[in-house]
Amino acid sequence: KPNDMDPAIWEKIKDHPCFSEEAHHYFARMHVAVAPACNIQCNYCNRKYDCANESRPGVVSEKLTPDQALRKVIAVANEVPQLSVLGIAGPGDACYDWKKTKATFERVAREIPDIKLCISTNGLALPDHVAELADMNVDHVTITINMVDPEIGVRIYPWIFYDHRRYGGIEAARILHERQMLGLEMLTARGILTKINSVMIPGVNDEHLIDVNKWVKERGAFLHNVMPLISDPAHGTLYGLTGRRGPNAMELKALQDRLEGGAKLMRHCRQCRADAVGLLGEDRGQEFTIDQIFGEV
Ligand code: CLF
Ligand code: SF4
Repeated sequence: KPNDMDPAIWEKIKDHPCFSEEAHHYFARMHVAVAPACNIQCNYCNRKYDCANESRPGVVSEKLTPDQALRKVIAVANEVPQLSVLGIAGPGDACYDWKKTKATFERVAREIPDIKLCISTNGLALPDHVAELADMNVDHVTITINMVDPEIGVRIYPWIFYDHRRYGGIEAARILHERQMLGLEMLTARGILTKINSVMIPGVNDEHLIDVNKWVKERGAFLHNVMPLISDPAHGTLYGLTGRRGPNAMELKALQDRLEGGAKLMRHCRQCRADAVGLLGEDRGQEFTIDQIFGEV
């Protein structure tokens, strides 16, 4: 345990491969892709693929019902002794597609009470579900925050769907920003560890992520994970089609180095699929498809 760390926090992160850099050598996570619906549009996303907020664009995960997800988690838990975390990271937004996320967590917690539950969201619907997340003992939440200035937000988000209607322009970016900050503050108030993912989009929010880092640190974020925009014209995203490119490894590292000293950085993210299984970077998802699992029983 690092000397300056609160023992209660260490208890929460010591076997979480994303929240603890040390843990990722020894502990595995799995994702179940139960949440395909999404309530916003990001310019780096094409809905045909997984949510690019916590994922590598251009991959398509196997969508599951909560019951199928439970079967899959049990099958993986029996085969992968390092499994410590079940995450829901799309393929859309886990807080917006809430009924399926909640049903999955409840079923799994009943069968495997010691597994840690983890969720990733764009934050828009998050404040509506913080109380239930706390009730379900979800200790780890990730919010993707790419801006704290709606003027920058309009260049990332063309629209959101909120409170039964669609918003665009600066209004959409302002609402999303306010909901993200509120969600983070609510999680911090309940002692839920929150990681912030930011997609680094050169020429749009790269310099601005220094402000994002300050804002989220002030509101209690535990970690900040800056991920490179992956922009391939073949993925059909707006950025890809308009020729906006992602940062190279040196540009990413230079920004991360400038952020040192602010909110603590995560540097070992592997931009997992929404159905990833295993240690980070060692994706065993293909061994545990529904065909494989139902073929065995
Ligand atoms: Fe999954 Fe995300 Fe939980 Fe980890 S992934 S929901 S916090 S259990 Fe981890 Fe994968 Fe990076 Fe995500 S390496 S994409 S940070
Ligand atoms: Fe795509 Fe995720 Fe953005 Fe929704 S939140 S538009 S699924 S990247």
